[in-house]
This record gives sequence, C-alpha cells and structure tokens, in this order.
Amino acid sequence: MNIAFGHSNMDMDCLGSLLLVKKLFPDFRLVKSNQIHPAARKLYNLYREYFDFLSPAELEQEHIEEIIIVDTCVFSRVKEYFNHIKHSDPLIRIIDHHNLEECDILGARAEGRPFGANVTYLGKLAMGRGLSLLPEEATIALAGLYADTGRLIYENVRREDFEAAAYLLDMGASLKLVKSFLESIIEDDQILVLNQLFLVVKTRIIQGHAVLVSLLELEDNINGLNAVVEKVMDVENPDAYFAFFAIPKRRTVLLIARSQKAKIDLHALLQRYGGGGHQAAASVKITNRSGGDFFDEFLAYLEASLKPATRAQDIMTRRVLTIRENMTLMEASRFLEEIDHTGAPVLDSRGAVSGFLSLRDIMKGRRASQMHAPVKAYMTRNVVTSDGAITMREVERLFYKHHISHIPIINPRGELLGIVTHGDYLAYKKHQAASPP
Ligand SMILES: [Mn+2]
Repeated sequence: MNIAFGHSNMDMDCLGSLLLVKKLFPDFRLVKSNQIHPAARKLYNLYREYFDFLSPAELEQEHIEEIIIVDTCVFSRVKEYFNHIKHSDPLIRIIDHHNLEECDILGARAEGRPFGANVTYLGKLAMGRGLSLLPEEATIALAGLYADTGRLIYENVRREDFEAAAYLLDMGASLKLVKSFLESIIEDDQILVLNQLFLVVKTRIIQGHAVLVSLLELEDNINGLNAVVEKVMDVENPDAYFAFFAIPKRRTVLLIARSQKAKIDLHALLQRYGGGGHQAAASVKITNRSGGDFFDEFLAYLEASLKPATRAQDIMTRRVLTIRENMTLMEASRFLEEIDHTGAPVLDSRGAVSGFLSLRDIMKGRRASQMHAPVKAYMTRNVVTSDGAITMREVERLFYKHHISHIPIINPRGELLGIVTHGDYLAYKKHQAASPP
C-alpha cells in the first residue's frame, strides 16, 4: 500500500496539499492525523468525503511501500503515523515548503520550494500536467493557499503562489467559500472573549512603540484564543500586542504576543520565560503565578529591554535644498526645476524656517503675472514643522491631518536639521515590517 500524510494537527495548507496529492498520485491513500487544527475543522467537516482518509490505526496490518509526507519535514510532527507502521521499509518522499535543511526524517527524499504555501508546489505540478479539478477540490486547495499566505499578502509570497491561485480559480474554486473557511472567530466563547478584550485593552508607549496590553481572567482554557488576539490586533493596529490570560483554576497565565515591527522580536523576548515562536508571533505559559503579578513584571521587563522606536531624526533627509525668502518666484521656479523637487522649505535671513514654497504656490504667482515678486509673498507660511523626536506614527498622522508631503525637522531655534518626505516614510515602512510566521 502507498500512503500520504501531513503533519499532526493538520491545518488548511496541509489538507489542501493532501487533496492535491490524491489527485496527482491516485494510487496513494491519505491518512488523517488524530488532531485537526481548530482553524481547519470547518473545512474538514464539510469536505471529509473528498479525502477518504484512513486513520493511523488502520495502518497496523498493512505493508507500506511508499509514503508521501506533505507540509513538514520534521520527524516529531509525523511521529503519530510512524508509530503504527510495522513490518515495512517504505520509500519516503517529502514535499514541503519549509526549510528543507531541517529535515530529520532518515532516508527521505525531500523536494519543494520556499513558496508561501505548500499547496502552491503541488498546484504547479497539477498545472504542468494539465490536470482538471472539481470546483470543490479547487476550493479546498485555495483555502490552504490563502491561509498560509495571509490571502497572498505575507512576505513569504512568491509569484508562483499567484499562479497556483489563478489555476485553482480557473478550476472553479469558490472565493465566497474560501472566505468563510478563513473566518477564524466562529465559537461563542471566542466572541465573548473578543468583546471583553476590547473593554480592557490599553495602549502604553514603551520606548516610543505603541504597545497594546490586556489582562483578562478566564474560567478555563478556550480554543482559538490566538485568532481572537489577532482580531484585536487587526482593529487596534498597535506596534505589538501582549495579551495576558489568567486562569486561576489551572494556576496558569497564558501570554499571547503579536508584533508588527521587526524591532520587536517576540521570540527573543519570550525566551526569558521559556516561551517562543517567531519574531512576529510567540506565546508562553507560566505556572504558579498570579496574572497581575506576572503582568507587572513583564511590563517592567519590556520597558528595560525593547529597542527604542525609530524617530523622524533617524529617517530624515539631512541635506535639504532650501529657498531664501527674498529670491524671486522666477528664480525659485528654476531652482525647483533644477533639483527636480515639487517644493522646498524657505529660510529667512537668520536661517530659520519661515515657510514652504511648492510648485502650486508658484503657479498662483504665474497666473497673476507676479514671477518677479519675492518668494515670501507667495509661500505657505503656516508650515507644519516638528522636532526630530517624533515617532513614525506621529509622522504618518501629520501627513494625513495636514495633507502635506514634507515635514521640515527643526531645532528649538527654528533652524532646519532635515526633512521627512513621503519617500523617506515609505522606504522606512517597506523595511520595518515584521515577517509573518
Ligand atoms: Mn504550510
């Protein structure tokens, strides 16, 4: 017999991969993990007949010739199946999108590419063979692809993920159904906790970062708390969120943390307490401590260990080309054209910022045939300036609030130190984002 299985606690990418294996290699039977990830249970329950799964216990009497393992290459994550494989020396083929160097399954032949989803590699194989899928099969596979790529927006996404998604859509995948499977908050107790969290979350500014924190007491563990924390994160959009759940009955405190900034490395932070995960998502369970006690200690630890947030002075352009108040509009216009800028700060005779002149201001002068008038007659006088210590959040707020694209950064004497433009801000945003797990 030939069999295929994925990692324990099967998620949607794992299920989607298995379904494509069944289509690509019809002489392989799929084996079901004893555990299905809470986020994948709805999909599994509605489509279980499309998998025609064996249970691991059904392998006991079988002689296994070949095995395909999907979505993992780590032995501990497939141990539950091997415990039931007897009197066999199977060939093992691994199809995985994780780091194949971590593979510790002896004698296995590993293949795969670092695509956002494992479904993508198998989807590309199916495309290559001109294989047709039923709309239901395409829906299952696309749900897996979307789940692992955050709907094609995570940084792990490659062009192949889009190609495989396009193929699955061609095969009739239903985006409406996929969307419903991706909804992670489905249980009543999740919704209850979600509402409670919105009442207790607080934003603290720690080393310039907007850090959301909450401490909530729960009667007992509930499933899918991660999804609830992520929902709050989505709505509140802090730099990081530390959600503490105290469960007195079990004498435990659970800390679930999420970060949107590369500077806040949760895996590193939580290691001190024996927890971990990824840079952007990590958790830890503490026993025999009260919630309030651990909460206070952890916040003090954050205060002492977070790296300071990026400030305007860290990203500003320092060599700023400026215009003097007594230049004529004509001279200023030629100057802007020469330096290829749409505007520049204007300095008075003492070198302090007194205004800002943009191409639009010059247009007004041109229409009034006043190109020989001094700049100070047409410049914008109420310039929004700032000191260099403002955070990126404040920079963003100033751009939107005042509809401006430049923020001159000045010292207390009004002298120009630099300027923050949309370009500076976007370059920062592009590189500071935290990588998803
Ligand atoms: Mn995966």
